[in-house]
Amino acid sequence: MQPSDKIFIAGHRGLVGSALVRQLRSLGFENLLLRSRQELDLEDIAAVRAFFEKERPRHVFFAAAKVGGILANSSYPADFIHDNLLIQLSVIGAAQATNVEKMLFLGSSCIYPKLAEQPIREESLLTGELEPTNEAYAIAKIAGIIMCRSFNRQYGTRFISAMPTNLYGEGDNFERAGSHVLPALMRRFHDAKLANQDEIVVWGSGSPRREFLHVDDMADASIHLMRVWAETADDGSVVGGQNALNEIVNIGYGEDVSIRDLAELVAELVGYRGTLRFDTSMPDGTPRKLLDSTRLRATGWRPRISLRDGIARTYEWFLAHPAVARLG
Ligand code: GFB
Repeated sequence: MQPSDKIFIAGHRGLVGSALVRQLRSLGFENLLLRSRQELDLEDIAAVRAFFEKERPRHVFFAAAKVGGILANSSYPADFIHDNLLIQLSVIGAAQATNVEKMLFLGSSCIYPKLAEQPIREESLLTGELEPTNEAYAIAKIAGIIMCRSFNRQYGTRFISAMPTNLYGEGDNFERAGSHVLPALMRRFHDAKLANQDEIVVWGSGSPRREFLHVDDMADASIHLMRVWAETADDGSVVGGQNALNEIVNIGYGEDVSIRDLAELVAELVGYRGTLRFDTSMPDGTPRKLLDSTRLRATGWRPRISLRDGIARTYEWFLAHPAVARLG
């Protein structure tokens, strides 16, 4: 990947896509191809094909997806499977048809079985039942992984799939209902602090454990993977001792926390001193989701942003962007 290469970042306004743009620009990549949803509907297979034929990107970071937290996933499963399958059909098909040199497809740790052995190794894919709250989203992402693998086998493309753990950071979705736990709690604690509320509700039992990676670390790992991969032989050879073209690569932080501990940390950093009440009528989801990132670590990559620093940075960003605090 050279600084002058034309690189398409699908989903550049999302959490991961915007971090990728920031980081690629800071590394001197100037030829970034970006399209808003209004300019290019990624669910429109013909429009996406025409765009790839005209622009001919050399590399693609595939960070576009319909995403959401546990409630959004369990309330709108049809949208999650439908929209993600369409986006994937469009982009993966067009990338193959126009000879994109390398593409990084981003999946999600929820592709692994609900009760996968912890920490979760890449080999756990398709070895057990999925977590019901996000089954539809997970099946769409699994289809994306298998599409990339199948295109590599049949057409000789070079599409690699990376599985990030739960991500957070600047540019996250802070909506009340549809968001992930970390931005949801940050917003709720912030509002409660301003309103002098003495009790705050946290969904579920507080006992599920999650691993959180700051999105700048995620962008760094994604660019690292594209580069490591670019340095390897044409047969797709070695990423962490595996054939990158037929395998997936976990991107994790390496430690997890309980939702209770996360809530206490967010409350401390936001400056909320009230009581936490756990609402067990809300779903817990998977009991634990800690990725084994040995494969990625073997390539020399390490995360740099601790959970405490990452939350503090995210809260600074939240305070500097008052519009996100008014979302529904
Ligand atoms: O972040 P979250 O929605 O993601 O929820 P998942 C994580 C845990 O936090 C669950 C609890 O046990 C929730 O019950 N939680 C506590 C809350 N309070 C809240 C809150 O106010 N909002 C939210 N959202 N959760 C999603 C998947 O699952 O993770 C997606 O549905 C995707 O498919 C994404 O994989 C990364 O880890 O449970």
